[in-house]
Amino acid sequence: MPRALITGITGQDGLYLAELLLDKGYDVFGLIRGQNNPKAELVARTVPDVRVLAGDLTDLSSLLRALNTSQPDEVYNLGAISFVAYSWEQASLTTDVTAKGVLNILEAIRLYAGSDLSGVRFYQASSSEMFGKVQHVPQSESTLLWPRSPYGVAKTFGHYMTINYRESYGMHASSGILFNHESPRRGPEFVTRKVSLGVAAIKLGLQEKLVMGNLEARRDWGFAGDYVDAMWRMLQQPEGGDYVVATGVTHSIRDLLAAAFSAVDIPEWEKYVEHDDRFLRPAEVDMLIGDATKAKSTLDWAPTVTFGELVQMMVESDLAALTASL
Ligand code: NDP
Ligand code: GDR
Repeated sequence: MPRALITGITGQDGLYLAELLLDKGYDVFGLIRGQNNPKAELVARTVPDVRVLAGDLTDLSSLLRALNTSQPDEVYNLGAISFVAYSWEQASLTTDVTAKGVLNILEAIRLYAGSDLSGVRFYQASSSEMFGKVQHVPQSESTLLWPRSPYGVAKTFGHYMTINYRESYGMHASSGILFNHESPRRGPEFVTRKVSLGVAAIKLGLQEKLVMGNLEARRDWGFAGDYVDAMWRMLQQPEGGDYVVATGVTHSIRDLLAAAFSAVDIPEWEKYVEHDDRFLRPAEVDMLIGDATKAKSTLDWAPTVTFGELVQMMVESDLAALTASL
């Protein structure tokens, strides 16, 4: 039975990836931080077969302990401070976790594996946010990185450190440059979930307005369930590598609002949306659209959920949950 260790098990992707690996017959371990993490219960309920280990990406010895206990064939580093807007508020902490945390886990694997580094395959959760002020359209593995947020800079460090461990030590280390991916499990601070929750609440008469930031930004949005499958496929390749994972279709926040309101039969969405500068960022990533040709040809990977289906899925899920709670 193959064994996997996932950091970020309490997050959106951690839960989907754990489900996928359990289905494939893996023994799955998840790293969880804090002495009384409020999301531990969610993990126990959603993926009860995952064995939870205490640890933090900023604490190297806790990572070594987790590796010694789990003895993994594959390590998926999904843990991060992942909210871009928040990364300006706590840039130093974001750097400690999202950047230096990658070095910590790579180094912990090197110390743990000793001379047999080939026995542990590593996945790093890199991000389209690294493209920032985009230098080419669409963005591929060879597009110059130009990060525009402390989060983007931190992810860029982790991306190059992963490549560096591959090149320096021959580690089977892969960097998945994933574009935005969403689901009913998405945190409510991110724009898709904020909109799906808000639209469901407006439809039920529980909320009057949605207060938003920049409606012109464009993102390449896919479904998280599809994207964790790409992570797994990367670690099944004979060599580590870098892969863009994206749908190749871009939409604005305006399109997102129109689709979400139309999913509950409210065509005139502008009436319900207000602007607040508080949701603007010091520097914006205006437009992302990915070229996943390499993932398609090498990993035989393709997205299965369209933007319209994704928005519908999220709005319906929030509508059902809110209705049940009334
Ligand atoms: P989430 O924000 O949902 O999850 C982040 C996870 O990181 C949580 O489990 C969180 O734990 C954990 N974490 C935070 N701080 C630490 C720490 N100090 N030590 C260990 N773990 C920590 O993110 P997603 O699931 O959406 O994303 C997974 C990864 O993929 C992240 O690295 C993200 O940056 C990256 N990514 C995501 C994309 C997306 O569109 N979703 C696109 C590209 C990259 P806790 O619950 O305790 O806070
Ligand atoms: P992003 O996702 O920054 O792309 O990072 P987010 O959903 O937060 O923002 C997307 C775009 O929407 C605009 N926006 C708003 N965003 C939020 N959160 N709230 C608002 O009210 C709002 N109004 C407009 C933003 O300005 C932005 O342009 C996500 C995270 O999952 C990262 O961890 C990941 O690496 C990248 O996707 C790829």
